Amino acid sequence: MKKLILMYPNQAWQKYDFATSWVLNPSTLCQLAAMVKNIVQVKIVDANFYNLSEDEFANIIKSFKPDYVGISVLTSEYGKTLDITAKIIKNIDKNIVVIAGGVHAIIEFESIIKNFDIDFVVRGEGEYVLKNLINFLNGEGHLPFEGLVYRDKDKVVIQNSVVVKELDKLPWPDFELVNLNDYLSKESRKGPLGAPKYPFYRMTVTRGCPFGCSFCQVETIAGKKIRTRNAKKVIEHLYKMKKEYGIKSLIIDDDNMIGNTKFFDLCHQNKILIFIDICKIKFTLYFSLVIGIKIALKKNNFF
Ligand code: B12
Ligand code: SF4
Repeated sequence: MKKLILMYPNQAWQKYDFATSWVLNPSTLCQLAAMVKNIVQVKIVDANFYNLSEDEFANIIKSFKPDYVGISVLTSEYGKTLDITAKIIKNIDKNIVVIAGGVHAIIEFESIIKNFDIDFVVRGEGEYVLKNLINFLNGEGHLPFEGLVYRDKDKVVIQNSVVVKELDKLPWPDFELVNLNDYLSKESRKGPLGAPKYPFYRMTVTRGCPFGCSFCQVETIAGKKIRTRNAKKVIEHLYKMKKEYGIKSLIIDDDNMIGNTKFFDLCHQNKILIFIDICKIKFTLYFSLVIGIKIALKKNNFF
């Protein structure tokens, strides 16, 4: 079986800065891994969380000998870490296929593809694009028709950006590939956005936002249409996370979860209103929504 590394570069390879450095959630890598683990052997490397040096990362490439490396860069603020990582990989073996993804790739694809150390840029939500691309690289199927930017001889091909229409069809992230317990008790950052209680879990339930605020890139990244996971399945997933990892608080990373009326309609249809239902689980879950609203729930009392 061919081998794939999915990885976060270490932000410190670009700059170490207390004000902007964050622990990233491994869910994105685990989500992508869940999509491709049947067609390729996957290893997740979080150079950011484990503060790997460039040499340590290079040694992982040398010993694991991947055929493909998928690099995820969340924000353009750390865009240079993509180039640094791609150079490390290509210096070891030019034949390793380097695939760039994440918000930085979605926004800056035109400049990224100018770097010859990067073979493919994924333009949009990567679950199906990565799966189809790996299939193609494995010699099965065709190159995806959308969601990719790549060089074809001396020409750059820019396909349309993609989003996943039905989130419920996606598997949950495959946490077997990481030591999730390492993350659940570590602050994402010192300050008000830290978790209210540990161990904590962070997840996205919806993607997209209709409001198109001028300063915000969510429309370009995730689109105006709000897509949602089924509330019942979210609750089932949270039960599982509570049972397996003992989570006590929850950070919801959605672009705009409370602006999503469809989400609440759906909950009604299922006779579940997610907030109330979480209370019924009979443990205390604190929500922290990165959009800036904090809601604390304890049993059936809102406060
Ligand atoms: C939650 C969140 C955070 C969380 C962390 C999330 C995490 N993953 O750990 C925290 C609070 C830490 C955070 C911090 C910051 N954030 Co923020 N954040 C978000 C938010 C709301 C959601 C991100 C998310 O988790 N999405 C869900 C996952 C599944 O999506 P994803 O990681 O993008 O992955 C998908 C695709 O990108 C792609 N993909 C990703 N990686 C790869 C790799 C490969 C190989 C492939 C094929 C595909 C692929 O496929 C994935 C599945 O569909 C976004 C808004 C948005 N819609 O993107 C803003 C956003 C990304 N953040 C933003 C900013 C500015 C920041 C900060 C700089 C804020 C600050 N001033 O400090 C910091 C910097 C963090 C850093 N070091 O890079 C901006 C970035 C703008 C830009 N162009 O760079 C955004 C877009 C917000 C906005 N409104 O404009 N953020
Ligand atoms: S996610 Fe928030 S800031 Fe961005 S468009 Fe929606 S409401 Fe505006």
